[in-house]
Amino acid sequence: MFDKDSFLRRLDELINTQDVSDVKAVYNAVSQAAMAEIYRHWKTPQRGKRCGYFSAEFLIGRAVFSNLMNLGILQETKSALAEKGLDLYALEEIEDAALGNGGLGRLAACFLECAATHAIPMDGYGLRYRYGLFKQSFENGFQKETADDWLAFGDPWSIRKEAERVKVDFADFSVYAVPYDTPVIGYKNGVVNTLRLWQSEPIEKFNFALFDGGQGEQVAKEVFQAESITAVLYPNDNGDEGKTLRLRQEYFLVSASLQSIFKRQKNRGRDESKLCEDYVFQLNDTHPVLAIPECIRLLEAEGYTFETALAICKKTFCFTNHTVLAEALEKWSGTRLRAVIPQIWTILEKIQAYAEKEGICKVDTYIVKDDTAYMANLAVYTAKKVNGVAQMHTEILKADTFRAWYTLFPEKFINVTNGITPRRWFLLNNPLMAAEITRRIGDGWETDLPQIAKIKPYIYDEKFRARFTEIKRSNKRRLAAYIERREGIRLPEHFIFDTQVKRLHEYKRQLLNALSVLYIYNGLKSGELKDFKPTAFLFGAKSAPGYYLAKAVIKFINEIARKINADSEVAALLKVVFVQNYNVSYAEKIVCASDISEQISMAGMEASGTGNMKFMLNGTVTLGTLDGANVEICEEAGQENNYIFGATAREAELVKRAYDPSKVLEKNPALKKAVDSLVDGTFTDDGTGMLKAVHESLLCGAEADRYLVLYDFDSYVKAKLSANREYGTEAFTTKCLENMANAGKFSADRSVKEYAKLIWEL
Ligand code: 26W
Repeated sequence: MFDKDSFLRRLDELINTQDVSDVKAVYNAVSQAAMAEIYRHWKTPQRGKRCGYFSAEFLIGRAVFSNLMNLGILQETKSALAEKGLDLYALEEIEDAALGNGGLGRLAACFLECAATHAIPMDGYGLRYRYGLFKQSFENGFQKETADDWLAFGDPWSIRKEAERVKVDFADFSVYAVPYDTPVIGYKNGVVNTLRLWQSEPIEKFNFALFDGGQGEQVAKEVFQAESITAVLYPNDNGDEGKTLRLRQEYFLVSASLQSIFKRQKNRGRDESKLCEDYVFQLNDTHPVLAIPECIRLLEAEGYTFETALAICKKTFCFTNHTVLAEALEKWSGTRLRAVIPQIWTILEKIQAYAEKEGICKVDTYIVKDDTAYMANLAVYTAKKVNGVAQMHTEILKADTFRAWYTLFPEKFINVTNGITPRRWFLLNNPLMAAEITRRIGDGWETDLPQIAKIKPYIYDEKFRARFTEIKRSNKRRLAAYIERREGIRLPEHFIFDTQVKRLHEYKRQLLNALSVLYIYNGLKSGELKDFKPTAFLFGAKSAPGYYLAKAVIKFINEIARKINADSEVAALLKVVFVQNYNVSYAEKIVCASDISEQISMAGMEASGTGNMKFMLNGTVTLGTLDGANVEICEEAGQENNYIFGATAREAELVKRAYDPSKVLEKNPALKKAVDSLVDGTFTDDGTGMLKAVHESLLCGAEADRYLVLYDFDSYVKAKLSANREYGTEAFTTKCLENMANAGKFSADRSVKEYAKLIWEL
């Protein structure tokens, strides 16, 4: 096990010899001392099957607190630093590692932690982007993006493995892939798995001799070209851009990962036909699906026939789908593939021909058709198992997205409902509540979350309830202080904190929330809305930089916030805050301080959601639609303990067949007033036309109000106001506690174990 004394001795030494007036130096001392100990446990075992989790995104967040907690030295480190007059929490200045966009990337990070915690042999393979997801600020209410220089504080948790670099070939040039290995530390169990992130580098280090030869410009170009591959994370969530650099990233990731795995096999004396006995590769959405033809290419290079190589792949790859949005299902044009990775294009054509020979030739099952490669089809065709991420999502995959495949291969399809790690999302972010629970039911629940149900007998215990309310209050105080510092807005702690934090997307319907806030504001002004309890509406969301309507919604909400926060008439009742640069670390503060969790996507659109689970576990009620994992949250905690509204997925589909959103406005003047404010001069968008574009998206054209914002408005407001009415009552507190006590299913410990058993067969 971890040698605490040795760690503390080394920490002491480092602190005494460094200039610790600088946070970075403290950070280095803590992480170096920890890494020295981690090293002892960190060896890749030579035996047994492992899962390689291939993902273009790992949204790790801040590693230091979570690592110290999992090593069991969080308190000791805090005290050791305090003795030197240093504050461990000064390390909150350290940037998140935001090597992911949202749900999919954060899920990958949670899975790594959970696998290590349960000694499941799973390693992550990803990309070491020089710049992660952009930093967001608001200028006059508009989103502004700046580079996320996450390495400014160094990367003390990773180790560069120079000797294990591999070469990746493109048609026009080659690059080195250099691995950086980061330890993934299990919770107090001594297990260390590996997250291997690849960095692209030029083959020819800057060669000054070439300058003399007049080739300086060419060399500079090549260095730039090589380094550009892992320069930046694509900031799109649920939207495919189909760009060459992105294609290079995807191929770079899988080629480097597979080459290093093949080398390891050779070193162990295992031949490649044993691949499926030693490995299973989980493809996290379509982004790493080029691993399939790349694996075939590498096997062919070892002398296997195409047919044998494909057969090996069919036993080794599994695929997770994370979205049903058509625009997110990746495809690549043959022209682009031939220009960048012609070897792979040839193999894709061979796979298509082979599938046709097997009789797979329905319209919706083409892997290559009309000079286009369909990555999801390739994945489903090859994968041993295909899984959705919540029950409802998997049903939609079978009935709709992959319908044709499901008739061909029903046995491939399986559901694994997502989860979250309760260590980061409860123990770490809500330590007071975690301590209170341990005081009542003992420990063990931290790694076996269903045990949290043992708290049920205390739900009606007055002291326990009082403690819950008190802790929530103190979490609110902490968040309010942070928001005041960062956003300059003061939130009174007796307000209801009603929160919607997630990526900005039309289907997630932040616009619906915004319109309801306006509706409430208008109601308070006119006096028609009575007995409204003071509420702070919190928003946090990044928009993809090129997603015009999403950016317009950010501007709209910021305009609403400005107006409401400046109106002294409603100051005692209403506040609106759109926090800047919402990220993992911000989420840790927000989730445990919220009373109401807004999960309001149009039913049938959100594959699962995982934010919903984080709020639930922290004792928050869901105001939501029957979408994604919300359905299972209601199954577990009781629909009567949440505020559910809106069209179901089935209804939504029916409604959309003959839907006229303007009819909804005719019948609802108060909603019309809120919608009109987009264009009647109530707000300005500085002449950009953005607000008008939002208005048009609701009312104009064949696709008007695609996501049924107006259709669901009425039932949404009713649910929202009933939550507001009940807040502060005993009934409301009971609902919060029922959610917390029934969150057991949503631990990613359960998810990862299901993968290990049903999919990976470890
Ligand atoms: C090619 C561009 C692109 C980038 C990211 C397409 C698609 C994505 C992801 C699939 C988007 C994503 O993060 N999906 C989310 O995955 C979560 C984890 O399973 C789910 O909880 C969310 O519902 C889903 O939107």
